[in-house]
Amino acid sequence: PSAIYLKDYKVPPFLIDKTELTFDLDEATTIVTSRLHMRRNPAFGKSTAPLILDGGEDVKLIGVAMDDYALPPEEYRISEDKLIITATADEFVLTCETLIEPQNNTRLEGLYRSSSMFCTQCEAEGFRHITYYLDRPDVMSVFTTTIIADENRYPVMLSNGNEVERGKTDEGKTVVVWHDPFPKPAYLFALVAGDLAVKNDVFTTQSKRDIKLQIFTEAHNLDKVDYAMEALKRSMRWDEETYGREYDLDIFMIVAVDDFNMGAMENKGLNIFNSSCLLASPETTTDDTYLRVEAIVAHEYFHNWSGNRVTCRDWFQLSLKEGFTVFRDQTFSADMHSETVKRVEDVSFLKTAQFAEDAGPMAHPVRPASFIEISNFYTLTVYEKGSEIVRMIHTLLGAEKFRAGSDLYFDRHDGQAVTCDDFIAAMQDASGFDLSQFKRWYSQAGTPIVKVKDSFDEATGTYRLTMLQDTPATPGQPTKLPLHIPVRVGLLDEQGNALSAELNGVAAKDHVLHLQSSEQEFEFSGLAAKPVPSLLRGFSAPVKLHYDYSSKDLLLLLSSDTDGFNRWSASQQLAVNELTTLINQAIEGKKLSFDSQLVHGFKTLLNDETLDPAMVALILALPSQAYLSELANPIYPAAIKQARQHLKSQLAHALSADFERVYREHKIQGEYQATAKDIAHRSLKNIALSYWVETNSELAQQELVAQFQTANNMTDQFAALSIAVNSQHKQAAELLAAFYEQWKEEPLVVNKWLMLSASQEQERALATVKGLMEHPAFDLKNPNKVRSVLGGFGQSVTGFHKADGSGYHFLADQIILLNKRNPQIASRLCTPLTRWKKLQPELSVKMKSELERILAEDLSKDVYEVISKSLA
Ligand code: BAL
Ligand code: ZN
Repeated sequence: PSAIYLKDYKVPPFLIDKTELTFDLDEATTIVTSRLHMRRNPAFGKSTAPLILDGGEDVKLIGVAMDDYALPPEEYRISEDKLIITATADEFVLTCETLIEPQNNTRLEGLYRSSSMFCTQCEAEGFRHITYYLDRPDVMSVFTTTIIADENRYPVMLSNGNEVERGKTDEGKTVVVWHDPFPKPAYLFALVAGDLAVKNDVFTTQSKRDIKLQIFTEAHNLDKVDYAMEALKRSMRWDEETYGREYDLDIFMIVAVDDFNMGAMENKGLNIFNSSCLLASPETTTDDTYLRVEAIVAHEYFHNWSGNRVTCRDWFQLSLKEGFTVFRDQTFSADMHSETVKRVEDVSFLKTAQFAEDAGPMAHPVRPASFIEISNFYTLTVYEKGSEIVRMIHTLLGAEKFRAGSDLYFDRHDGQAVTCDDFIAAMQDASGFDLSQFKRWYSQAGTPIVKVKDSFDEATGTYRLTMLQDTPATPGQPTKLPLHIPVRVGLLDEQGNALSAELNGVAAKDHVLHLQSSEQEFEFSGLAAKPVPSLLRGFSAPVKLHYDYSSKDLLLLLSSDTDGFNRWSASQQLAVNELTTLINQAIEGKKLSFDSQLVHGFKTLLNDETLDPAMVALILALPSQAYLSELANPIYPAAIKQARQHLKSQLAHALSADFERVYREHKIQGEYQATAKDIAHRSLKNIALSYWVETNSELAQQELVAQFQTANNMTDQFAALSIAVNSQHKQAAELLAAFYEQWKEEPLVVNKWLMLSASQEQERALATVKGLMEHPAFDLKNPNKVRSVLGGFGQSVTGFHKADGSGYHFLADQIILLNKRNPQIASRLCTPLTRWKKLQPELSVKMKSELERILAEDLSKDVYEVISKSLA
């Protein structure tokens, strides 16, 4: 397979003004007839270029006609999945009849079956698995879709836009016609047919239009859509208030499906969701999932403007819609709950997973310069780092000018397919702020490292910060240029009071420094003594910042910084410092011993009733195995696990009484509510329980079992179960079995059980995971189940990183198995194997040999790209 390059972009030679599709739906063979109203694109220039339409190996051409003249075989050919028609007029109607087999579609791209329904997934290049088309986002067309099906089996038949006609065929089948007046690329096309139940609601827009809202699910899940419906209405209101964006069609539909490669999809007027990202009920859904449902409902809704009304010119610009929309959903969630808690969660995820991607073989710029398979670029870099870029623009411009920039962007480009440069240009034009250097964030891969040194001149009361920036080399980018990095800074005195200091003639307690050179100095005046700097407040840029903080400084920041994010950040740094010592002891085979300074800091937190319990819970959560692995080079997985365990145990024993008290104090009486307040209490209570149980107190063990048995919500029940499993509680196996028995009829709960079961730290972890894949609850066709079992297994240090390499071998086998069946999922499963270069030498060679074994197979483009780049 070969790569395609951004630099080779050309406008399409043809346009499709109107697309008329007819689906004669049948599980085994569906006939798709398309009538494409096409013309040569004037922007392409005068040309006699042939018409080349994209297709897939799973699309069988029955016939093709131009202006109703059936083309004889010599006038067209099919080559490498493309339909090539040599002679065309300047304007014509192309009719194509194709046959597809939805029930044999295991890749879950195009039209496929999920349980008893038909559904589609067309982003990025799924539409070509339905029919021949110009399957690229800069070809925008007005779609009319006719669905023909047996109404007894498929009473609900949906597509984009508005239902405009309904009737019967001579054979008694039902015909429904949908028309979407907004031109869109094929990736936003959707079709659903099934026996579905619906929840109806109405939203009145700011201009007083009533929008019909509908959420469709299989009947037994209809009781789990209320939360998503409320989240949708909150999103619609928020987008009006925050961005001035009103919904455009008269109807907005969401459908939940069980088999879905992604989380959800923003098809125009007809969002399709992985049921795991939509359904919620107190008994079956944890707090985390409630928040995820709200965020994803919002994300997909926000795409209606940032993605659908204004879309991407080409797939290299994916972050144009995804980075911006993630930023929008992150700020929405922050507004609905707690800004600091949300920021900590997002940054923690970014620093763990996106930083790892940026340091690995698949590192790529937020706007990649090339790809082999676009599905591989729905990455944390494009999404999360892309969002950080938009957030930095917000920081640099300020809220008001940022809003002016977004207004200009939407006004200027409504109905167009544009680029990241167009987004930046709108922001720049509306604000007058020069973003020319800033734009490098889109084209440079890798996580910048910012080193900070300081000095204080007592005679003049001047405090000087010297900052050096450097971005490490990444594949294909050996050298980097300096970036424009906003560094938000505050200063504290030694009692922890916020200091006002003058920078460039402006006195303030909080400054945004513009770091633009490789080395730069910033001078603060008006200070009586050397302050403690609070650097990179709110994580104002996605960089690794190094400053030589003493433990005393970090404890001061933890207890006193006015920036809540940096209080958390200080606690993480303290824990990382201590864990690093312990990890090194473990690597050297020494007995672990360390007097943790965190004991004092944690004690203060556990006794400060003024603090947000959610923040206390986040601070108490030690840096994860994955985050410590990201920081390490080489990675010794077992040593990291041992060090974390040791520190947790030490803290648990030292603060046992505090954990027990906090556990009891934060129990909530009464009905479950997914409010920020209740979620905060549950999170603190459950993390306190996890520490308390570490002490092996009999009472704690009993409390844990009692919580498991009597909880009135999944958050508490699953927390108890996870703690039992992770602490290797003597009843862990019994509780796991009881949990399955209780929930075996609820697939989404069973998926949680599969993941927890697969992640167990135990000598026979591999046998367990093999057993799970044979379990009646497992289904290789269902991406959620595959992710649960194999994703869970990846977290088991003893299982996945077993010294004989059997864990890697097993994962490689599954990748090979899924490679052809579902290339997107197979490719995602490769991620843990891409880290082989950073692993301790004995494990690294074993992992590498599994990559080589995979590469020797006949691979899909998806898997080939990841594996070959990992070995390069
Ligand atoms: N566009 C793919 C799913 C999402 O990011 O919303
Ligand atoms: Zn998105």
